[in-house]
Amino acid sequence: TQDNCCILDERFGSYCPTTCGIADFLSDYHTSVDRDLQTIEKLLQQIDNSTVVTEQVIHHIRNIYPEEKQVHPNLIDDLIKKSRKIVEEFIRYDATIQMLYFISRQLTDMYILNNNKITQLKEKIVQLEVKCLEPCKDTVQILEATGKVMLMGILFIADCQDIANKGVRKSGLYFIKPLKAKEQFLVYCEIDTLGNGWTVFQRRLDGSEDFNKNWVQYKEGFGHLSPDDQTEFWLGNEKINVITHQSPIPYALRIELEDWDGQKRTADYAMFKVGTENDKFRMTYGYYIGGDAGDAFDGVDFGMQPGDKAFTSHNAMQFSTFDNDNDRYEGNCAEQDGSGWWMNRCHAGHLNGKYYPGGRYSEKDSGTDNGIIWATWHNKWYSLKKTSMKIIPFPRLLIGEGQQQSGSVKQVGSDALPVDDAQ
Ligand SMILES: [Ca+2]
Repeated sequence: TQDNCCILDERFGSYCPTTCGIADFLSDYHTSVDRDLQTIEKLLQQIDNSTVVTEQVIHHIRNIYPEEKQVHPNLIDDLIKKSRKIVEEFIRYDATIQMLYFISRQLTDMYILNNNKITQLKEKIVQLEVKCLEPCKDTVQILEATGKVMLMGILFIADCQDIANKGVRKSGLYFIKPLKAKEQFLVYCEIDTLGNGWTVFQRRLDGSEDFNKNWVQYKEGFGHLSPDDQTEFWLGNEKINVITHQSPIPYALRIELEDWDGQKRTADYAMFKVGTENDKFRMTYGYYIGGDAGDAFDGVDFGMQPGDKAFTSHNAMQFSTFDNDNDRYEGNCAEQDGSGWWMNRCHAGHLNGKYYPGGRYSEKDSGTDNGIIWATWHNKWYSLKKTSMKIIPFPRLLIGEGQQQSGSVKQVGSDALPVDDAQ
């Protein structure tokens, strides 16, 4: 019965399938299935053809667009990061632009200011050009000594004493023409009412002139001469040489010193001479006449080493500058102490030294005793405020002092005088 039979498919018949039934079914089925299969095979063939074409197209597309150009899955994240960066950059640029704007405004202001200044300077230039067209006038008064001496047809004025001897009683700038001088030159003459005419060759008073100069500068002289003697200068070794070497008349040197408390002291030397350049402007003197500043040129025993005094004496020393070392030291005193001077090894008197306002200085600050020193008065760590070095014919000094009756310094024994050389 139908209930006891498993009818798998209606097409097997309404009864339990027999072998014949199944064979019939398969025979019917086979025909239609074959047709279907053929149809399917055709379709598959078509699909296969299409697949080849498609693969070729894909291959072609892949060639055109290599894989790295393909979209990454995390591309969006990257883009977000990038856009954030761009925004940050933008903010930064904005700030920079604002800053640049601020700077440009400042520069504009400056430009306007400078433009005004340039306009003012141009006006000044026009004024100065007008002034320059005016003929030049000497504002410094150079005094004339009357009654010039002619020696064998040549103008001859030995020194400031020569000028004073002509009756001049006014200090100031004068031309002199010592015998061996190639041409006349200007000097500051300090002339007192008694007719003493000092020729000043060194002046320190405010540190306005740098005395750390080379050989040629010390030879030619440097600094400025002024009618009221209110400027610092070194007259020049060559000029000091021709003044002190022109006649058998010896000169006296007076050193005048002032400290930072306003105290003044002097030291005088007899028969002062400065040699020629061939002898490196050697300084010699006969003897120390006297003075309340003491004889620093004779050297000072500093207690540093035996022979201090001899090593720091100055008589008969040649002149040294940083570029022309003629001292008696294995080093270079002039270079070490920043001056030109008659260095030994090195000094006890050092009036061309470095200017120290206030006077006090130390080895720690300077490294060396390079101040303006006169060690028989203040010690070598005290730099003097004012100095001057001036010369006068020695016999005149005696006359002058005698007339002044000044007991301030000199105590010259009459037996010490070189009377044979007197005028
Ligand atoms: Ca040396």
